[in-house]
Formats: sequence, structure tokens, C-alpha cells
Amino acid sequence: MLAGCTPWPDEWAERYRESGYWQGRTLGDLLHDWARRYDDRVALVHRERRLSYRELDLWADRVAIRLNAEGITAGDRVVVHLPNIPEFVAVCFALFRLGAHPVFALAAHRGNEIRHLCRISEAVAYIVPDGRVGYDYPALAKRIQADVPTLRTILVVGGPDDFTDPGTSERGLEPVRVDPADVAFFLLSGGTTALPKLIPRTHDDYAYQVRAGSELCRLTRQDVYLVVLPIEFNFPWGCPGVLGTLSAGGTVVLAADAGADECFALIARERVTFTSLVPAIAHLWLEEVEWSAHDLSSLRFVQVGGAKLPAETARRIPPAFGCRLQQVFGMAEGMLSYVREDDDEETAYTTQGLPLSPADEVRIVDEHGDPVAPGAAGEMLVRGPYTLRGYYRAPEHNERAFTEDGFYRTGDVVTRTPDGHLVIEGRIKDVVIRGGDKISAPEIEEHLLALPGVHQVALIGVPDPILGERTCACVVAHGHAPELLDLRTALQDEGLADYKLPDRLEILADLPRTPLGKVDKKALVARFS
Ligand code: OOB
Repeated sequence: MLAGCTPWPDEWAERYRESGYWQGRTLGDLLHDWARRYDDRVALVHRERRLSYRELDLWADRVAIRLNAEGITAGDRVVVHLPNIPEFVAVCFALFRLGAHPVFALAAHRGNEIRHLCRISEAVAYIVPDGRVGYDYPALAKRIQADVPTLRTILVVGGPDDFTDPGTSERGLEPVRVDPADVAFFLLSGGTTALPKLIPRTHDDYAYQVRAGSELCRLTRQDVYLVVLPIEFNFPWGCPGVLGTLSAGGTVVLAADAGADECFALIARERVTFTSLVPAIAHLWLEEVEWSAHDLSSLRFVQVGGAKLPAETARRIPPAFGCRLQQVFGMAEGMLSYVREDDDEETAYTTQGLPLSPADEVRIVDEHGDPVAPGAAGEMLVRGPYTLRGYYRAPEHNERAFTEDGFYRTGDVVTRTPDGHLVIEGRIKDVVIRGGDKISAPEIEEHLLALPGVHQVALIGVPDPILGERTCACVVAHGHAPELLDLRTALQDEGLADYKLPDRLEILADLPRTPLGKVDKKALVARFS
């Protein structure tokens, strides 16, 4: 396994193989299998473009040849920063086949985050769209390259001499031996530390997650999946999402944004059967759907996850969209839980389902790490065949984030119903979930503290009817108190993604403290909610 990653201990790897969870196939090989099986069926739709499985398979090989000619080889890390376009899929599979590892930047990321991702992964290449998408990515790439010595190559999708141009070459890709137990790609953590951490996902573990999710959702060739969320999120990419749909021979339709207008039109045009949303988008769609003349009758189910879905909103979804609601609880780190098709209505509205895999081990513990009484709330710890054993190059953080026997401390507070369904009650991690976006409070606090006029700061999440939570910076000023706009502009100038800019500012004389001297965020939340 790539240096800097934590493999599963041998005995566990053996167990997961023997039980058939890990099947020893790489994601790159799986696309070959799918292409053989589904051939000229439509794999991907974007605007007027339709690609068959065969075309996608060939395209991935051609892109791999081009990337290889640019010097990208096995073991290299490549930061991929692309919107919801077919090239995202082709580039990722090309990298998988070369044994190189895409690092999935979030579309909303800007200089600050990208610089960090390139540095920590020692990326050799950074892949961006051209400037037509409303932001000058190539210019950003040049600035990053000046700061990151390992970054040899900038590759632009859509530019002149586009490396993703399928071309006409009939030359095949020299097969590269890729170990299915090795890292396929890196997802990003929602973050509890100042800087986001990289999550290695192996071919074996992700292929299992996708296969199990696809079976659970009973996907078939008839299914059509609409990608509404940014494709690089774990949820749309593999829960079962894009990869699950491709594994079943269905069709993936890419939406440019999450707006109800565009998405409803696509659902009607492509006869979409399922999609995945965060609660904030589900909420906006609910507001729009009663005015919509589009035919949404092809929908079989809508998945909602990424943040707590209030039961009242959940109940409105099936009648409004004429389909089932499936709550999904998950994390880029691995562990997923899904509501099942045969769960009763109440369970579907009020719980976040059952773990995906019979091999998922869930412990609910108190602050001492001891199991709580049945039905009581506690932190969820997880271990299993698709849950990471360590973040990339983060030994110190890993000490805290995992128990000695390899359970990941999720930071989520949950209860379990008598029949085992999980209910997310809250969290003990210092993260604000704004819409579906995760904002690490320490990261923003560190940036705010460095600004003139900010003496002390605590970032908290306050309730918001649409977003679920929005951010509030509680600041003890020194000298002239800053204004909200000053803070937002300063962070934006530092190259932080827009969703991280504080929504609200409160100036305080002092921050409340717990008896141990830590900032009492609960008191702040109570005061400003
Ligand atoms: C998904 O993944 P991440 O990595 O962006 O965020 C994970 C965190 C969880 O630890 C939890 O705090 C929260 O997001 N979360 C939920 C939730 N689903 C995720 N909180 C309440 N209810 C839910 N249904 O967000 C993610 C990854 C794969 C599938 C779905 C969501």
C-alpha cells in the first residue's frame, strides 16, 4: 500500500477476502467488465452528449495514454478539480488504470485549500477546467504551481490540445499492474482539524461499497441516476451513485447545478429513476415542485443524506415527488447506513437506517469509551470492510481518531432503536454542517484570529430553516471591532472557499468558558440560536 496509508491488519484483510467482500478487482478493471457487459448502452449523459459504455471504456484508456505521456505513472498523486462533467469520470478511470491516485478536490475549493491538498499529497499534477466555467482555474493553477515544488504539470480540460480529447489513436493502453488492495483515490474529510485530511480509499474497499449499495438499492439496467451534488462527494460518486449505476448497466445523467428548474427538466427528459440530495436541496425542491409542470413520475426513490433531515421535511418528500424517500447517513471515511425499501414509513422518516454491511461493527460509547446502555445516546465508533484505518500522512491525528483496536471515532452522537436503526442525534466534533458542506471550526478560527481587530474567536453553527445550520463567528475584538464584511473579504482574499465565509458576526466582551477553561460553544449556540 502507498506509504503514508494505514493498511487493514492482515487478519482482517484475510477475513474480508474470505467472506467475499473484497474481490480483488481494481476499479479500472471493473469498467472493462461493465463495458463488455453493457457495450452500447448509454453510460453517461451530459447536455446533448451521450456516451456508451464502450466509448467510456476506450476514452478512459486514451486519456490514460495522454496522462502517461505527460509523465504521470503508478503511485503519483494528482489533484482533480473538475465540475460535474463526463471528463471527471474519464480522468479518474484513466488514473486508476495507471495506478496513479486522484485526490478529489471539492469544486468549491479555492487557492487555500488546493495549495494544502497539493502540498500534503505531494501532487505531481493538478487537473482543472478551462476558464469558461465562470472562474479562472488555469490562473489559480499557475499560482499554486509557483508555491508547490512537486507540482510539475497543470492539465486543463477544455483548453487547446485538450488531453481528454478522445482523438483517433487506435493504440491500446499498455496494461499496468495495479494492486486492488492499494489506494484507488483520496476523498477529503469533513474536518475537525485546521486543515482537511486525506482519506485513502482502496479499490477493494470502494468496489465493495459500490456493489453492496447497488444491490441494496436494487439497481438495474433500467435505472437512471441524476448527479445533482458535486460528483467528487462520496455520496453521489459511490453510495451507490455514479459507480453503482455503472456497475448495474444503468445511465448516469450529469446536472450542472442543483437548481430545481434544470434538474426537474432533466428528470423528465431522461426518465431519471433516482437521485441523491442533501436536506437543504431537498427543501428547495419541495418549494418548487408544486409549481413545476415537469413529469417526475419516473422517480423510484430520492436519497437524502449529508446532514440531519427533519422528520417533518422527510414526510413531505414521498407525496411531493411521488416516490420513496431513502435516508442515507454516511461519511467520506467509510461507514454508511441506509434505510431499506421494506422499512415501514415511520422508520423511513425518523431514522437513518441500518449499516450497509453485515461486517460493519458499530459501537456506541460514553465519554470514557464505555458502551452506553441500550437506547442511550453516545459517540458512534465504527470498523469494517470499507472504513478507513488511518488518514494519509497524519500519524498524530490518527492516534486520537482511532481506538487501539482500529475503530474510527466518528464524532457523531447517535442512538439505536430496538431493531438496530441508527438515529443521528448530534455531534461532538467541532464541525458546522451548512447545507451539506462541512466546515471545520478550528480551520476558520485560525484564519479569523490572524486578522487585525480579532482578539479571540469561536465559530459556531446556529439553526437555519433552509441550510440546517449557518456559521456565526463570535469575536472578542481588540481595538476597533471588525464588521462581518471585513471578515468575509479577508478570508476570501486568502483563498478560502465561499461556503466557509462566516454568515453572521457577534461581538462579545468575553467568550464563555467551561470549568476546564475551554470555550463553551454550547452556551454560545444557546445564546445566538
Ligand atoms: C457525507 O459525508 P461527509 O464526509 O461529507 O460528512 C460526514 C458527516 C457525518 O459524520 C455526519 O456528521 C454528517 O456528515 N452526516 C449526517 C448524515 N449524513 C452525514 N448527519 C445527519 N444525518 C445524515 N443522514 O455527508 C455523506 C457521505 C456518504 C453518504 C451520505 C453522506
